[in-house]
Amino acid sequence: MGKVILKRHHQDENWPACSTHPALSNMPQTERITLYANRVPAFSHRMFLALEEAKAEYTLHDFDIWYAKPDWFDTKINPLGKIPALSYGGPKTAPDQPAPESAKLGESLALVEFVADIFPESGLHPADPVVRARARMINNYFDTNFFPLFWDFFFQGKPEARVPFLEVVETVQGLLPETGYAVGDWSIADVAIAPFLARTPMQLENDIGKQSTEEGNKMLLALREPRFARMMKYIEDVKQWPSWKATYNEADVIERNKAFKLFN
Ligand SMILES: N[C@@H](CCC(=O)N[C@@H](CS)C(=O)NCC(=O)O)C(=O)O
Repeated sequence: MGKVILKRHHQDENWPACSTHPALSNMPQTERITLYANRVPAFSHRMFLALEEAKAEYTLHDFDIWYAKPDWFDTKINPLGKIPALSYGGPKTAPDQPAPESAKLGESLALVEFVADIFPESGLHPADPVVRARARMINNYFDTNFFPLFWDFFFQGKPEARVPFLEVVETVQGLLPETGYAVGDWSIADVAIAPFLARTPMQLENDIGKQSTEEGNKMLLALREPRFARMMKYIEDVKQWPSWKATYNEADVIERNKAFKLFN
């Protein structure tokens, strides 16, 4: 991460070919989509997954929000100052000169729902309202409870976060069905939670984050206990899902995370 790069998302040779394949898809492309995101963090990964699942055509503006945030980003794209963000509609422009008439949207859970809404054929929204509500319940719980502990443990290196972090992983595990994805079939819930859950053992195995090696090892050993067998199986299953394979290059994420200043 470091410099601002502007490219079509499928032109990144470090990553599996993503699907900008309207010709291969029956799904209509709606308005022009520009995604502001980065390949490494989990919040951005939600958008790569959702757009891949929708077989959407989009332009990616990939940059490091912490150390190379363009000065126009907050004013022109996302007043909340965070990625992922998305502009939708309007004529074709360079990503740093978004059309005034395009909608500017942020907050990954809202964006995932937006993609599910504009690409209903993606199947990201469960058809059954009860299942859909359950997916949203999982997502709300996850961002409110899981993410703060993920942050405290990996980004703040707080040793006292380990036990509550494990407890929240266990609670999320308890929300999963016995087999399959978060609500059975792949949905907005997997798009939201899998990027964080899969990064958890990956970061521990590779000593990525501000946690001490000792705390990291304790956390990893705990996750390998039978208590977390269902969660680990979920993560294994996620890695087999096509849109995951198309949007995640673990070797590259490890390498870029190791160089990531926030973790060093
Ligand atoms: N709640 C936001 C969180 C997004 C977020 O924290 N993004 C990080 C990158 S992973 C960011 O932009 N951080 C920059 C900052 O906080 O200044 C979402 O769901 O989109």
